[in-house]
Amino acid sequence: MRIGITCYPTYGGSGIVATELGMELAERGHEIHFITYANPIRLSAESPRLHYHEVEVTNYPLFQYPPYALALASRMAEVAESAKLDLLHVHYAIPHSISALLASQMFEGRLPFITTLHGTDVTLVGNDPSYFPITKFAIERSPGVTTISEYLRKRTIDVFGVKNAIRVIPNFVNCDLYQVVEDAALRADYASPHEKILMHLSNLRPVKRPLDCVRILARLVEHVPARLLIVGEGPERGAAESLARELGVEDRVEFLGKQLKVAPLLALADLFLLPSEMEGFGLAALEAMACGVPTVASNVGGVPELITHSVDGMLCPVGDIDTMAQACRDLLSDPERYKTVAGAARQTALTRFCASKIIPLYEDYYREIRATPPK
Ligand code: GMT
Repeated sequence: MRIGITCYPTYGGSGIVATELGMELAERGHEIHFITYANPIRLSAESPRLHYHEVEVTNYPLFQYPPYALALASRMAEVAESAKLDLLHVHYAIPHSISALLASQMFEGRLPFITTLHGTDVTLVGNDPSYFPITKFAIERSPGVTTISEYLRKRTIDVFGVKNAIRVIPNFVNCDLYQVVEDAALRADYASPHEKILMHLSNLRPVKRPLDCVRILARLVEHVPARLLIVGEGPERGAAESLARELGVEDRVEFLGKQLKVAPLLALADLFLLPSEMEGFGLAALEAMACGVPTVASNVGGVPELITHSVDGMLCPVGDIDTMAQACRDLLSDPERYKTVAGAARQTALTRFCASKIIPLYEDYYREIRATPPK
């Protein structure tokens, strides 16, 4: 198939899923056309079947706000025509779905599109009164809609009252790339052999509660020598740095900033922390699990569809630092139990969420949507 993919190309789970999906589909013989405002960060264009079309937003003195959604719709239509696209697959509802709807209408509906909802496009942005009506409209008019968890499917129906048949296709991970690896030399760059490594990876937005990671570390180090590595950039970084100083753990917290290759870093960790307020799924936790790293997470959103408490990770109430720190301590001070949970984490990734299992679900859905006549 010839598929156009649109996503936010910068740091963020939805863009990562879209990019990895495009690369996996290209591996399987599909022609993939990314239509985005910048090159997706994880895109390694090694396949001749991967193409990138930049969306340029022309500015004009009249425009106080350059009309990105229109430029995107126009570029989608152009690429659909020149590359003979079979369908568009957009990730994150606002504004991608609306642009795809416009592009599709330029072909009188003969260019179907699928919207994948990832989380905050439903729980935060879509819920905001200024975007609610247009998000609802976009979902209702999408020929195909997927969510990344059953939780998000139900939440979408509850929030928007839509009647669409929504397909759940969970996040996935490349289990060959995300592996259990012991790299003592790389580990030595970050911690002494007797210290445990806690890791957090996100775009450090408030919804991720990265400050809780610092608080958990501060509690844990009263009992277990440990360090916290924070990967990613975002608005909460400054506050997390201040908090580390306030709690006297600044020497034990390291901010690594944006990193292109996260698999080798994740594999260094003893535990991954995901104390989020909300998660559509929790992709970063899945990536850690594939590396054999158990996650201590908030019991929210789609996370319980990934982590089974006390089996392949730990689920705790949001903001309950004591319980989270205790969960870390329990796992780290019992090597036998740690080994069992870490092994189960890798098994969960392998048996339920490997790209080889999930990508065919998208391919089947593409075929179904292509075979459905336009309304
Ligand atoms: O939260 C992020 O880091 C970014 C956000 C996005 O929309 O880009 O991620 C969402 O999509 C990921 C991939 O599908 C999910 O695994 C995350 O759970 C989800 N984040 C939230 O719902 C907060």
